[in-house]
Amino acid sequence: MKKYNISVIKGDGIGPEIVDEAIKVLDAVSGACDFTLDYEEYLMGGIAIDETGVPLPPETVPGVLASDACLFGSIGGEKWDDLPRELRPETGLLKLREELGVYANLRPAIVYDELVNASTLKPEVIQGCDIMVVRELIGGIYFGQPRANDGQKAYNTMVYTKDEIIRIGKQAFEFAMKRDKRVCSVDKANVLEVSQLWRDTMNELSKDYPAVELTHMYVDNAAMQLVRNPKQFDVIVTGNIFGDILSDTASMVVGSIGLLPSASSGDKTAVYEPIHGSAPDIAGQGIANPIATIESAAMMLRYSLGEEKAADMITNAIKNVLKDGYRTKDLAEFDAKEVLTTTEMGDVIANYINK
Ligand code: NAD
Ligand code: IPM
Ligand code: K
Ligand code: MN
Repeated sequence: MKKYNISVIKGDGIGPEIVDEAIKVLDAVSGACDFTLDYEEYLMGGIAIDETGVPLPPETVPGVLASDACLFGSIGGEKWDDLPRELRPETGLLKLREELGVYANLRPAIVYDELVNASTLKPEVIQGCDIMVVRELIGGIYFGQPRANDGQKAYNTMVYTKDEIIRIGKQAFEFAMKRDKRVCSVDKANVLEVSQLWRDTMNELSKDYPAVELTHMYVDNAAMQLVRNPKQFDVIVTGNIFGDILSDTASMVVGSIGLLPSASSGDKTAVYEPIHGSAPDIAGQGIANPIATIESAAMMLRYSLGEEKAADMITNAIKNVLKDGYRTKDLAEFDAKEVLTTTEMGDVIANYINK
């Protein structure tokens, strides 16, 4: 029987609650298929600060690199917000992504038919929506130098090299080839030099993909268009900060931020995590929606382990659970037959795997 080693980073806030449910579902699906999963836990984020003094302990990156893939929850919380920047949980996450070289962050926003009444947007606006946000993850203003804050003046630098743009652009075009063959590149080229290079490079790259239609959109318009008519998008490719913001917007097209999974991949490894954070406002209450994390685990099966059938089994179980009206609190207002806790939702999805 095939055996995979999964590195697990649970993190802070709701992180442990949602990762535990993803593991529950992974175990249900591996039991029904022909492979086993071994899990090894590593620390990162606020919990790592509390236990070791630093947000990214030295054993975490080698541990992830030695594994077949990494499943991650979320980090951060008020407790650590006043620490110097280099000691914050978020800095641990950014360092993890950078050291692992996971430059391509895929954030699919797919409207389930079963939840078409769950969005705050009108059903006819969102039904059938299927967007893939391809976000550059280890460059841009998050990592640019120089950066500083002396209390009177503060600055960051938004920088991209042509090679970095080509690398993420290729990912977007390759995805589009397997989808509706449309890429919308989002930038701020009317104002920023870095966006002009981004746009010129995407235009150049598009010559290698004649079957794919490339369009460009300014980020302010894109934020508006995502809410006005999300179905106009197929693949969106954009830089680090714009992708961060637009994917949270896209989550409300789908219905809840607790539904959006992600895959962050590079040449060496991949990390799978929900797009949302540690949700300190609901941590410990057992009401977090674990579906984004469970769907991230399905992406892990699909992209890193090649276990397509197992991945489909998870996605189908989620759809059926939603069709039968099971909801966590974030989606309780709409169409809910039964409102479940986080662990109950994990249990129901795991049970539906074997149905
Ligand atoms: P957040 O995504 O944690 O929460 C935003 C809102 O969405 C909150 O009201 C929260 O309750 C709700 N929410 C999020 N996930 C949910 C789920 N699964 N089910 C139901 N509701 C959910 O963003 P925030 O409040 O801006 O940030 C909180 C902390 O998380 C901060 O420290 C931030 O830096 C961190 N953060 C971490 C990551 C990550 O680990 N990748 C991502 C985003 C934010
Ligand atoms: C995310 C988060 C992170 C980001 C933060 C916590 C560093 O918002 O994963 O979307 O901005 O990338
Ligand atoms: K997360
Ligand atoms: Mn974010």
